[in-house]
Order: sequence, then structure tokens, then C-alpha cells
Amino acid sequence: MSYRLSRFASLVLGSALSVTTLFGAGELDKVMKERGLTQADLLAAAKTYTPSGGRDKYIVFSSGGQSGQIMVYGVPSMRILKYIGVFTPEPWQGWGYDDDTKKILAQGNIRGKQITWGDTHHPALSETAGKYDGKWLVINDKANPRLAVIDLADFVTKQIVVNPVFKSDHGGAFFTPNSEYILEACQYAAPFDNNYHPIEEYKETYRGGVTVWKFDHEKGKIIPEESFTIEMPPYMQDLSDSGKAASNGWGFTNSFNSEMYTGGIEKGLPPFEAGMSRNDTDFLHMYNWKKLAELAKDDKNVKIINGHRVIPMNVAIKNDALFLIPEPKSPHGVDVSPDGKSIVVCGKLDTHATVYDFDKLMKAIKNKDYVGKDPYGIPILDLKKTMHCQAELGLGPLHNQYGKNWKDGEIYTSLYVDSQVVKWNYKTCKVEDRQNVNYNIGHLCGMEGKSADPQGDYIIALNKLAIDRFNEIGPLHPQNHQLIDIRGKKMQLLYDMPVPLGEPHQAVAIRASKLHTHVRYKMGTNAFTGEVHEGKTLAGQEKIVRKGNHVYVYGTVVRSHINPERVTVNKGDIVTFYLTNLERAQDETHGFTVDNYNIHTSLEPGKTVAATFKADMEGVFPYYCTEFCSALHLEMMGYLMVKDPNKKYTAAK
Ligand code: K7E
Ligand code: RUQ
Ligand code: CUA
Repeated sequence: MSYRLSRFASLVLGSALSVTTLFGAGELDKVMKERGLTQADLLAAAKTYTPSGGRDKYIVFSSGGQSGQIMVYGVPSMRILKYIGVFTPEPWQGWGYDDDTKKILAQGNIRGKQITWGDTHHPALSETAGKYDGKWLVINDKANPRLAVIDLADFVTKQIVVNPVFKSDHGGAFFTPNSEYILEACQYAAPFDNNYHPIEEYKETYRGGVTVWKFDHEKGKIIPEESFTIEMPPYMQDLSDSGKAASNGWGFTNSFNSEMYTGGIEKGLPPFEAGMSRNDTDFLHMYNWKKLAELAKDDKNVKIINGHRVIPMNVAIKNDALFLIPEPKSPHGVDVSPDGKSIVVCGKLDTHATVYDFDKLMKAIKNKDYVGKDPYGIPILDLKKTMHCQAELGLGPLHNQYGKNWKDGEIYTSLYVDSQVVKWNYKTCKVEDRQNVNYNIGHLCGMEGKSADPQGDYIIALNKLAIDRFNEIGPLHPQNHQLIDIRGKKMQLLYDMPVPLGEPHQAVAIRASKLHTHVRYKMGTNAFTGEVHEGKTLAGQEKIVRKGNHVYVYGTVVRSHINPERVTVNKGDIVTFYLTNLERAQDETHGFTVDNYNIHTSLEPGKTVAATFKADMEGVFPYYCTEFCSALHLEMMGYLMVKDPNKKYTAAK
């Protein structure tokens, strides 16, 4: 490895001798000429190329956008490692095609309705003292306001919760510094109850807010009964962040539509985007979730809506737990610095990023230094008195990530309209460098760049448009993740990765060394509960049990057979296949399907699964292992025979 790299390095520095020794005379020159590569390209290749068997320093969890899934890849290689089924079926993992995964997906049903897609935006890693601990990952679904918890021991979704009062969400998920809570902010204001309310009652009955979900950090479970929502005005709440260190206990949420405009283009009224852009400023919401969590425990401080505890605005105001601060128009990202002392806000319609000073915010609160109140009586703090500085960055600033030298002010911001990443200093508000990206960047992902412990090294630009960057594959283009080296004074673009899954709004990166995953499950485990599966079956225990019209198959899989190999049932019977993978070897996964019955499972070593279906079609249905697991993989099969009990069958002579 070091031999290779040093050769590459000396090559880039222009030593002809090393080229000759390594590649034979002119070999590399020839390749460079043929492929039109520059020396800068070679350097970028050397920085990202990962030899066979090599590992990455960082693991990135990227939202899968409209796919409702999560994409996992390595940095700097940019090799995709996994798609995790979250809100939508994912056939490889059997996600949504066997009983246990269907149960998890059903947790995401809304008012009894099954939702088979999701719009994932913001993944968040669990934290201890503001630093990523590598245990849990949470992601939101904007369209169907839900959160999902993914276990980083096996990269599997273990829980989905539906927001009981919102009709959409966006500002989530964000962990508090010790993962006691997860913040999820509303987006489009709507009535909290499930009833119709005319739009004319917008100011009275439509609401925004932030749900503060209680999280059991040990078990990785959201506890809905101990969660509550802070009622907020019907401004459209947007991105959020939890305070940490100095600002631990507080949450910050952006919003747009301080106009409370309600649309009506079809009636000749100005369209939403015009009506929502009339005021000069919108509001940053600042709320003391720690204090409100205590208040929410007392029945007299909450109203119950849809069985869920909601703290009314007046209770939050009375307890000095909710404030507004003006911010430049149409804000988007709000990103708290690693020490919690600075809050950086970007406004899409303003060329500036605004840095708020937490100490000044607290001082203004303490002195009741308000410039007024909003129509709901929420005190408004003074923008000028609470900000530290504003930096002129360019057009369309969206999101921020901190660099390794964050103590000296190192920060990176995405510019959507200008298609740039800007490196600047949030202490001096001076711009230091710009890197063009291709094209129209949304979020950017630093290495642990929003934790209390940013690692620097790289920034990934999550670009909305690819346009001409890849081979043509029709009008729908992939998105383009671009890896940027930020170790030098100047940023260097290293790599383009097409993302063919959906629009990954946000991604989070963690040091690979912080992840500790299972190689196999304890024999007979239900991977979704972590407990012993009711269908656990060991070698020699295989059996078929009939209870009324329900046939239970207790089976095992191991190279290279499925036991049992013949199962005969009556048409109309309910059939449950319990299967345990008896393998102990790493990566010896088997799959299982019954042809034509829309059943699929993934059986990693030690795992037990259940797949239930109604045998409503008569006939002979092969079942087989769907992973090429051994030289006798094709022989790893069996037959489900479905007889009509009312028919007489005679054997052919
Ligand atoms: Cu900027 Cu949903 Cu985070 Cu998209 S959001 S970019
Ligand atoms: S079988 S290796 Cu179609 Cu060859 Cu899969
Ligand atoms: Cu098991 Cu193929």
C-alpha cells in the first residue's frame, strides 16, 4: 500500500524513473494520453482509489430521498455498500416480503392506511456528549411524517413511529447531545387534529411545531408515550438543530412564511412563493426543550390531541421557553457549532449567512430585551443585538458543516444558486475559498461535520442536478455526490458519484472505526426484536404442524438444502414458513422464496424468519434459495404442493 502510494506520489511530482520501474516504459503516459488524464486527475485517483480488499476511513449514511430508503457508502472510495430498507419495501433484504419486516413497515401505517413510499430527508446519528457513538441512526419521512430507527449493529430498521399531530415534517431528525430526545419539526402547517378546518381559519386552527421524541438510548427505541409536541405558529417550520455543550437544552428551528400566506393561485391570488416572500425576515425559533420536557409531564400543562401531549404556545411563553429571532428571508439550514456557542443560519433569498451568538441570545432573554411580540404573543429578540456577524457568501446559501479547525472558525456552506461550496470563517465572517460543484448543491456532508468533534478531511457536495456529468440514461438523471478534499488550503474536487436512488437531501458521515457490527446472529434470533424467534428450529427439529387450516413449517437452511423439501397443503390453507439459517460462516446468507406467492426473505447466518401467506392458488410451486451460496445452490430447493380438497386426483399410469 505505502509502496504503491509513494510511487503514485513521486509520479505526480514528475519522477520519470519511478514510472519506468513500476509500469514499464511509457505505460502510464500511454494511459494518461488515451484517457485524457491530467496530473491533477492522477492525484485525485490516488487519493480515492482503494485497492481490492481495502477499507474506507469513513462510512456515509445518505438519505435515499423518494426511495424511502438509506444508502450507505464509503469515503474516500465512494463505493456503495448497502441500501437499507426503511419506509419502503426492499426485496434483497426481504424488507416487506416476510412477516417480521411487514410488522415493522406496518408501524408506519397512517390512520390505518398502508404507506408504501417515503421522502427521506435527514439522517441523524446518535450522540454521546455531542459526539457520534455509532449505535443508532434515525431518519425522517417528510411526506408522511414519520421517523425510523436503524440499528447500527446490523444496519436494519427496527422501529417506525408516526407523528400523531403533524401532516408533514422536515426539521428532523436531530438528536439532543446525549440522545435523550430526537427533535422533529413540522413543515407545512395544518390542523393538529384530523378534522377539516377551512383555510380561512388558518391563523386560528392551523399549527406548526416541534415534536420532542423521547429516546431510549440503551435499547434504541423511541417511546411515544413519553414524547410531546411544542405547539408553534403556522409559520412553516424547517430545518432544526439541537444545541449542545454551551447551548445544551435548547433547540433551534428555522421557518418561512412569517406572512402566514395561504395561497390561491387558482382564484387569481398571488401564488404561494410570492405571498410567502413579502416580509423582509422570517423567524428562527428558539425553545428550551429541557424545561418543556419537565413541564410536559404535568397534565395541567398539556392538551391531549390524538392521544398525544401538546404543550400550548402560551404555556411555553409563560415559562420563558419559546422565543423568535428575525432571520434573513426564506432561511433553510441552521447549524450549531461544535461548542454550541454559535448558531449559523443561511437564508436562500439572502446572500448572507448569519452567525448568532448564544451568549447574546441568553443575555437578551435574561434582560427581556424584546423588539416586540408576534401575533401569538411570542417574544421577538433583536437580530442586531444577538448576532455575531454576517458573511456575504453568494447566491442561495443552504447548509453548513464544520471543519477540523472549527475552533478557529473553519466552516463550509453550500450555495445552491451559485453551485459552489464556500469555505469561510464563522468567527470573522471572511470568505477563504470557493469550489465549483456540478450542479446546484443542496446539503453538504462533512466528516462528523456537525458533531462536537468534526474530523475535517473531506466534504461531500450533494448536488441536485448532474446535467452533463454522466453518460446519458434518459431524461431522469441520477444525482451527483462530489467528494472534495479539504485537507489543503485550497479545496480539491476528487470524485463524482452518481446516486441512482432518489434525492438524498442530507448525508451523515462517521469514522468507520466507531461502528461495531455483528458478523452473525445468535442462532434463532428474530433480527427485528433481538429476541429468540418463535420459529427457531435447529437441525433435527424440522417439522410440519397443522393447526386447523394453518400449516406451520419449522424448517432450516444450510448449504445446500432446505429442510423440509416437500410441503403439501390444501388450497385455502394459511402457510407459515419458519426458517432458521444454521450457518455460522461469515457471509453465508441464504434467501428464500415460494414461486408466485410474492414471498422473499433474507437469511443471514443465525437468523430465523417467518413468511406467511394464503395458499390460494392450486398447483405445484417450487421454493428455492435465492442466494448463490454453494456449488449446489441450484439444488437448494423444494416443492409446495397445493391441492384442492374438493377435487379427486388420480395418479397417471
Ligand atoms: Cu436542504 Cu430537506 Cu435538508 Cu433538501 S433539505 S437540500
Ligand atoms: S445462476 S451464478 Cu443464473 Cu449462474 Cu446465478
Ligand atoms: Cu442457499 Cu443458495
